Amino acid sequence: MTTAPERTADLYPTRGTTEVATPRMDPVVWSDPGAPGPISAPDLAGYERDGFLAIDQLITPDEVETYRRELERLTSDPGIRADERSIVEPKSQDIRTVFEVHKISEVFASLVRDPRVVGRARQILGSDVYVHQSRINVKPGFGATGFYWHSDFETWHAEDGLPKMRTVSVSIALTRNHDTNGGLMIMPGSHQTFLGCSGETPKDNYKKSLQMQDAGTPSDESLTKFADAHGIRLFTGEAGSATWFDCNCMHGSGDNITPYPRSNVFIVFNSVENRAQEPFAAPVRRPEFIGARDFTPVK
Ligand SMILES: O=C(O)CCC(=O)C(=O)O
Ligand SMILES: [Fe+2]
Repeated sequence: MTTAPERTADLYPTRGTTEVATPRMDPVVWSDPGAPGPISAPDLAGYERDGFLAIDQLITPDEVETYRRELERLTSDPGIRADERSIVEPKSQDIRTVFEVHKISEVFASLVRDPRVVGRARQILGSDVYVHQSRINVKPGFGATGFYWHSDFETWHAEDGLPKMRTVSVSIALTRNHDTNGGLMIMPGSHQTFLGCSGETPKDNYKKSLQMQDAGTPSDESLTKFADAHGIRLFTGEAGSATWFDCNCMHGSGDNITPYPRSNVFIVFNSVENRAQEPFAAPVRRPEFIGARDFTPVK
């Protein structure tokens, strides 16, 4: 009898003694050319080239209202605030992130199942998909902190054991994303290079990294090279707009010192053919609410 390997070959080394750049070894779009789906061929080609796809209106203003009310309900519920799935701002102690919102809330669960959402994920990944992670990121005004530059895949590979780059995120705006209130920035084309970061992963790294990124942080030299080569694009848009982006995009966002909150819901879809294995570069798995091991496809 043979048993499944705990881990396949490590295509993307990271968290060693030095930073190493590895060319991407996986497709960006996994479906067959011309396969049916909600994304047009030119948009899909743009996604493949840049690593992202911006959509002006993924959900209607009425739907935005529903989701925003739900976000307010969740973030003002003391039970949710006390839950380990909620992360608070280090200074103000305001809620910054609530994980696993599709399990906590039926309203957000229905968003995950929405064909406009899951249909695009299936088309990009060329298979059935499950939710690796979901969260709302609340960036209230007057000083909420940003997310330093990173590739999500670097973390998901090192700490959650995702073997291949077959994962896509969607960030749906629930408030207007101005050019001033801490919107998402991506370096277009950066998804073609994997930047393995230097430094070992401490045990329980996730607790610290959710408030402030440390292990898995690129050096200033590499970020300068990446930015010089690719430029930086800032995503703005009305509530209801969305950005789809590949798991290996170099991205981040600034603080929000404006009075205008910037809140988004994030859903991370992984291919059912790319299930999480043992972590590639961390002593322990992260908890289920951050890196799922329930591989049930979204139907
Ligand atoms: O503020 C943002 O949109 C970036 C968030 C992000 O990169 C993350 O949650 O992994
Ligand atoms: Fe990220």
